[in-house]
Amino acid sequence: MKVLVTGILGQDGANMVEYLLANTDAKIYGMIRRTSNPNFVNCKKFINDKNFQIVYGDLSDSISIDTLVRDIQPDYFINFAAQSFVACSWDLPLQTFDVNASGVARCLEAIRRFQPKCRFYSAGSSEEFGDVEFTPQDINHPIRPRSPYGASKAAARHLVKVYRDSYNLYAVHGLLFNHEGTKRGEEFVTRKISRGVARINYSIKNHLPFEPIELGNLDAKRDWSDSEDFVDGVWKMLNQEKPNEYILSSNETHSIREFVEKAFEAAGIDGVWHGERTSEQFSISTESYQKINGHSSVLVKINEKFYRPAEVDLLLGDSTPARQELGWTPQVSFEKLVSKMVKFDIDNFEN
Ligand code: F7E
Repeated sequence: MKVLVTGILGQDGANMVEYLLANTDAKIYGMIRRTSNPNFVNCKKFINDKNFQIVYGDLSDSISIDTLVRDIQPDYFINFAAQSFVACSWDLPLQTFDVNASGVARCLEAIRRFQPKCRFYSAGSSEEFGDVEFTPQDINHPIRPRSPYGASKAAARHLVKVYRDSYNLYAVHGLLFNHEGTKRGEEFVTRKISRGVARINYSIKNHLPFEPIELGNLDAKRDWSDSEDFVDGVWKMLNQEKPNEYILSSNETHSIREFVEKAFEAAGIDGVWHGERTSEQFSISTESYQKINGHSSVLVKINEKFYRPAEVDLLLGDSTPARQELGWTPQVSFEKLVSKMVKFDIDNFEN
């Protein structure tokens, strides 16, 4: 069995490769783009595995995708490559669309022409629901994106359906709500917070002054899970009799504010909120502040530059069908996820 996985330098691609090497005998081809300084930090566990091989390709270059599918003849093609940072999609709308939407068309075309038996996974997103009409969101929720990113993923979803219906391909666009972990990029809010907590924790322990974490909208609510749970759900979606599409989510929603509180709590730092709107701050509670007297006690403050031109205010998924029909059982709760990320960043903090 041969599996082509894209996006392996990122969180989901790397977790998918680890999962497949641990649970199958498949030969894994991990696609990376040519860059002068690729970062393999997420690939440490498998880079030298005998069943793993790096291949070069780029979703914006159809020749490279055609060649990989024609030469490898994969049984599965799992596409986790993307311009995945929503905030940046307003700055790079065309690149976001080219990679996230046209890129999926290039994958589907390559499969149709060179290996139509190949099963294809396209990484869908709760950002497609955007300005939500009802809660919890299920697979029938209307598509109402609020960002170029959300629109690009919605376009990919339509393309996958069109190719599935037109050419009878096994192609699924599974809808993933937010998913995090220790391989998460530092620009996403959860990792930004967990790394910030580790930095501040180090300063407090060493009686040093520290700068607060600067965040944008604290009131947005997200349905967060562990990416390692999701790759299992993705593999299950690819191994059904028919290519049904599912939502993967925790079925819980929490605000950014709650994530901040839980993250500092996981490090044993007590904080309190005070102030309003853009002046709101999270500071060390008086009792513990006395221990670091003399330094600023502000842990989190608002920086308006992190607000987005349009926000997705509330995401809460309903993944009951995936749990019942695929037998998917996520293992990591919200609390466990936050403490796992904070602990990892504290253990790996280098001043
Ligand atoms: O933002 C708010 C921000 O960038 C989450 C991607 O994996 O999940 C992810 O998209 C929330 C937003 O993720 C900061 O306004 C506040 O409401 O961590 P994020 P995202 O945009 O939800 C979906 C499912 C995907 O498909 C995407 O690829 O947090 N927020 N302050 C902030 N966000 C960031 N990044 N930085 C802040 O300082």
